[in-house]
Amino acid sequence: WAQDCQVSNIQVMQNFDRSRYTGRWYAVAKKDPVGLFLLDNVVAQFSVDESGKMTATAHGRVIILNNWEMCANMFGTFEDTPDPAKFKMRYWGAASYLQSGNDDHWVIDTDYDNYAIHYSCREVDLDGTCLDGYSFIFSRHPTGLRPEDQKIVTNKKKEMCFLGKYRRVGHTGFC
Ligand code: ODT
Repeated sequence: WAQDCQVSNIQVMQNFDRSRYTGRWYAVAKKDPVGLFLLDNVVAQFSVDESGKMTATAHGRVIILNNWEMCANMFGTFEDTPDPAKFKMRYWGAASYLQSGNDDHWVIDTDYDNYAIHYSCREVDLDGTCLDGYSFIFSRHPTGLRPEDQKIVTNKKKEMCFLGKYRRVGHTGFC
């Protein structure tokens, strides 16, 4: 059931607490979507505004127009859904030539203090599995995940049917 790869069966974080989620998260691994955008040096910063709405900024190294390398500054607003761990993320860049869109944004699991697992399926196939999706593994620590969190993350990668599809996201100081 947990690994039948049906997008609608993927378990998300229970009782997600957006205020404990605020602050800085370093991407340590990423499963890319079709037409990947953020390459590495990806850092996200989540906030909750006065009205309780979640917002975020993110930066990361990107290559635009095939060979122009830059640090993209991105913004996102999150629309609530009936599930507290499932959001719709509207996002755009500081410059008009950066990517923009409206993606699902699910928090699969987090302990708030060390790791967080994000999932987004952009296109669900006719059989209910994900045809085009992406996922970030985040850490509070720029040095990566703690050994004790790695097993949890591996299990969740399986549940998302993304095991083996991640690449490491480096932090070289580019951004
Ligand atoms: O990099 C890709 O290939 C696709 C992802 C593009 C979305 C980037 C938009 C970031 C907007 C600011 C929000 C930050 C929150 C980040 C958390 C998870 C990843 C979207």
